[in-house]
Amino acid sequence: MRVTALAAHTPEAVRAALAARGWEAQPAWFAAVGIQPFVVLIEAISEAEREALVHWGTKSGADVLTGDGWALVAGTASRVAPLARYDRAPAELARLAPELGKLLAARAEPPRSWAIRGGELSLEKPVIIGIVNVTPDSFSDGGRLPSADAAIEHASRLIADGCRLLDVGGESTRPGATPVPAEEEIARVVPVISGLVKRGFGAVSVDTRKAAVARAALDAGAAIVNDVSGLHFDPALAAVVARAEVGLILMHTRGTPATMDDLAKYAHVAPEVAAELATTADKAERAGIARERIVVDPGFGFAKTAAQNFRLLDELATIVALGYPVAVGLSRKRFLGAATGRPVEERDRATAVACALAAERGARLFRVHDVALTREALALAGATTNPP
Ligand code: PMM
Repeated sequence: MRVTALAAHTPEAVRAALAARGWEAQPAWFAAVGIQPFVVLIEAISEAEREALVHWGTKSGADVLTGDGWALVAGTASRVAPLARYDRAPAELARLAPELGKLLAARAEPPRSWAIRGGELSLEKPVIIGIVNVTPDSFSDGGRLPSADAAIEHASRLIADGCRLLDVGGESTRPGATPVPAEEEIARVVPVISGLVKRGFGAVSVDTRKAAVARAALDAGAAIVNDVSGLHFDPALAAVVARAEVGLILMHTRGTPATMDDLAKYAHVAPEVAAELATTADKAERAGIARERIVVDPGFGFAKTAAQNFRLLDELATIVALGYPVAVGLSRKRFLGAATGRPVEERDRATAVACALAAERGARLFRVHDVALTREALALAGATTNPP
């Protein structure tokens, strides 16, 4: 007899074991996916629901850990899946079926494209978003691009390095940054966006929290709005995005750049960020923004301590499980310095590594300053599952 413990963090090892023993490709893949571990945390449940879950767990062989008003159900995806079916789940658990069904569907069919203005951006390969900050005081690169021409020149290098999207921002969002009036922000970003669009540099997004700035940027040809406030700052922004039928990045934060550091209080960061993002995405959809136009971003460095940022990076799959494409903004962030001891201008290598870790956990879009380095790291991370 020979016994081998297989790698289990992706279905690949199981699929390969079955394929090596003569299984056809498709059944081997489905079987491998079916026995992937699946753990769900179910909160705000009644005592009757909790008892029904414990009883179901004993019968079905899934692990159920419970406490007051919550349960954690763990098993393989195929063992837990019947709970998402009205005809198979106990009657007391009917409320659970649609929620669980959504999670299982998102897992089986992750989004393959993102609807932006006038078309789609494929997510089959990672999308690198190049940062073009036209701010005198941005967190890591403030004041480097003093004119629209310098910004356009910089963007052309980012495109040559392999980014598929350019994110133009005119207001710094670092902790304690001075707010910029809308007219000033428009004067900074619009000439750059029009210049980029005129040169045919591909899709451009505007990094803004303000409806007036978004409107001006969209008029200048931007295809996406990247809102670091997650629709919390300007109540008029959602309608602007809905009407223009463009893409939207909803980032998680709490409060404003002035107050966010004091709001970094979580009992368990990833599920709380996921729940807050889900509420924000619902709000966007209710405002008329189509689901396929929405990308979510956990907001690294926004209302999170260094330890919370690392936890969130490790548990990024909890955000991916919401079913929206996930963007990450890790570039040169302070928490990377906490691990490496590097100052902000020497954090591009750490950024590239962090992006590779995020890619492995399911992120599809990567907002960075150093496109070339990140592209290399992502190529390597991708080759692990899809060898060239
Ligand atoms: N971070 C910054 C600005 N905009 N947008 C998204 N979607 N995600 C981020 O993490 C994010 C962002 C702050 O970083 P910078 O000052 O280096 O641009």
